[in-house]
Amino acid sequence: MSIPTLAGRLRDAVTARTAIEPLSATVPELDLPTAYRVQHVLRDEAGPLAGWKLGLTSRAKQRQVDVSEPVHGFLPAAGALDLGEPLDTAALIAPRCEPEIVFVLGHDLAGPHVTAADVLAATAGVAVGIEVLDSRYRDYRFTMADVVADNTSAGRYVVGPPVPPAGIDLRLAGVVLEKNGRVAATAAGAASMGHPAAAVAWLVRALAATGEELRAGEIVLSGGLTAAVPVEPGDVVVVTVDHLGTLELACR
Ligand code: 0L1
Ligand code: MG
Repeated sequence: MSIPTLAGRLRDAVTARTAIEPLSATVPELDLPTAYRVQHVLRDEAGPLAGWKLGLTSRAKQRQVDVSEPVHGFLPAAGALDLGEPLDTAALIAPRCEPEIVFVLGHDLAGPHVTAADVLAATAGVAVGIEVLDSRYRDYRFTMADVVADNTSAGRYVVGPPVPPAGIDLRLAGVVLEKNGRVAATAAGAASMGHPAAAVAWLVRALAATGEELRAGEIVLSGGLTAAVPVEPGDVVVVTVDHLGTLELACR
């Protein structure tokens, strides 16, 4: 099956707001390079990009979907929710929310040897974020290649006001995810590959393999820090990250 055909299946699922079987169910030989090419087709159609996202950088996330390696995707500008803007769950298939530490790049960053220290030096600000995942696959059942092709389940995202990273130890930043007034999960920044900046460095090195890079002004979601919680109309999700602040997302 051709790459545009595989991308078309995922695009149709978004349009119809209907989950599909994993691509690997009909294409068992689907491998990672092919999956990233499918994702690239979707990226070319997505309009202006706001930046990038990492997925499956924490054990909690890896356990939730039974995939044990990090992956990366893109963030269409159209996927951004404004502060205070409610999430329209009817526009999505099966939304789940997770806490993120978000990087705002102050400088371009590229190359196969980039480190977490390089990332911090290139970062203009860090912010609390909520990512709204929306797998196009039924019940979030997929292989690593499937989830890569599906742009790592990217749906919507909201980002708080950035603060300068100097003086904040992001490893130790406490993270609290609340749903409807109850604590659903807790973590620290170190949950994402030991340091959220290390996760972003992994992304830069991965992009270098295909000659791509991060650009000043882009944002990066550095990976869900806890398992994601399903949401439906009426739910309110609150994410707090120590030093970065609190974000609230109401679902309708
Ligand atoms: O939960 C999932 O759908 C796996 C892919 C994305 C995970 C993430 O953004 O951390
Ligand atoms: Mg995420």
